[in-house]
Amino acid sequence: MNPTPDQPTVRFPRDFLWGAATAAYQIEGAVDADGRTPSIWDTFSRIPGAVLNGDTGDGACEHYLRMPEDVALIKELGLGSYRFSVAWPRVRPDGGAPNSAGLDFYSRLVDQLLENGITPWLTLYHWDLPQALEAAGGWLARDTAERFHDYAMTVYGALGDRVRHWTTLNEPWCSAFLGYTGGQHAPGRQEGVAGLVAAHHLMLGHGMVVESLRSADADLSLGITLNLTVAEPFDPAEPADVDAADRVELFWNKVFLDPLLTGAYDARLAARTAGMTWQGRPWEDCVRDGDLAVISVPLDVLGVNYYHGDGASGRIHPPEALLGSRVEHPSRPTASPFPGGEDICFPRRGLPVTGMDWEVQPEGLTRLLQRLRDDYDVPPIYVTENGAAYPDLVGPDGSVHDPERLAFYDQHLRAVHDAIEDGVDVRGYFAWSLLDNFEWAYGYDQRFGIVHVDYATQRRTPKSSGRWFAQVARTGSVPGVSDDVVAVG
Ligand code: PNW
Repeated sequence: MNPTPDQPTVRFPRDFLWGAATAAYQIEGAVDADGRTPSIWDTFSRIPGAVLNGDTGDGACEHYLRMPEDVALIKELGLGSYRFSVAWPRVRPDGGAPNSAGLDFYSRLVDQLLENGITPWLTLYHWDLPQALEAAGGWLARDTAERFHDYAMTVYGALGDRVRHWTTLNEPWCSAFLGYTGGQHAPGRQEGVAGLVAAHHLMLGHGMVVESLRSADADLSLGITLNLTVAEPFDPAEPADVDAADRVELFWNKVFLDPLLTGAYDARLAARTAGMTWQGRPWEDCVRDGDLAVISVPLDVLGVNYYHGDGASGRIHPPEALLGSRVEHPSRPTASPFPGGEDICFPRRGLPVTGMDWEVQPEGLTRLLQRLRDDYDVPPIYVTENGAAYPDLVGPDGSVHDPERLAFYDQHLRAVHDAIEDGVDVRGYFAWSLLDNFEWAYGYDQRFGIVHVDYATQRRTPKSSGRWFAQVARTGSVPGVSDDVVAVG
């Protein structure tokens, strides 16, 4: 894939925020350091077949040890902001008492960022629930929302004087539905409609944290990051495909957007899950009076993560016609992440795919941003993740070339620009990811970084996409193709 020919240079608004993102378990390593206890990902990654090649986050990018070097890298790339997550099991090991040694790491990180003129963009939960809390029921237990609130306030107590941008949850869809319905992610449970119970408790925790942070400091910028999709029927003339796309939209987007931005669940959610139970009861039994008022507390930011298009079908297709790995697990039996959705599949539509077998559909991002504006009263949007896994070409001189990733960024940034031109209030963009890292169920097999990591030596090398992205961040514009050659060459 080459950058689309004959594209003009496009300029972003002057105060547009440019950054790169990571997550604690994916980069930190040092899983036993300074009092950290296991998270559900430490446990899950040890289940045979759960993670490709048996990889774990034990070493990862050794960011816990190399943090100053990594901040220097962000500075060298000229990025205005760095989106990272705090590890709950470092800060409150086993979900118990606060641990100052764990908090110190993030305090030093924040200081280092600020000293280098980089705005910290902090995520409280990027999937690393303390294992002890999973043993007590995990996100299926309402109490976990309370524990999350207490943990969040501990982090606020240590960093609230210096961090302005707070994100409660990263992609609760993955935590809830890959974690408790499909089993592709930790804790690996496959309990049908339980995913909706987990989703509700995650969102309850989100709302509780927003309420408390808001009353602690009215000037904070508070948000949540969702991974949203633009599901289309694979064949719009096939009723089964139209129905599958409708369920994907419902169980992926609306299940979070509606309670968050309208204060109510779509009644179709209960209708679509009629007769399904978890522990003998319908999932809606977990919703108590007042919960939706908490969940829909006003936000300053909606974070949107976008990776791929989705053409859904509800019909049988030969396995080779299906996209391999979008929500499939590489090597362990798993279930559909959509409650009752065992018939939902994603056939190939002839679009290019990345190393994850995810369809490249940049205009889907434009449409998604437009739909958020049209369908909801949305706060300002930041694209908090976008990026792609492709193999890197390492040259004899050690330089790393990734023309496909560069083209992916070029196309998706143009798609964001189209949405802004159309009047959507998008204020920033974070590349996923700063570094190659532990890609969850795919271990170290898939590389998403704009900076290459040689795991044998931990050497970091900015890729050609990283150098290109740095130029975009510095100039606030995506260069026309002829300029690209000059900038990257
Ligand atoms: C997101 N799916 O994860 C996460 O926020 C990142 O931590 C991750 O590295 C990145 O996207 C790339 O995968 C997802 O199966 C993982 O649909 C899996 C899915 C979606 C998002």
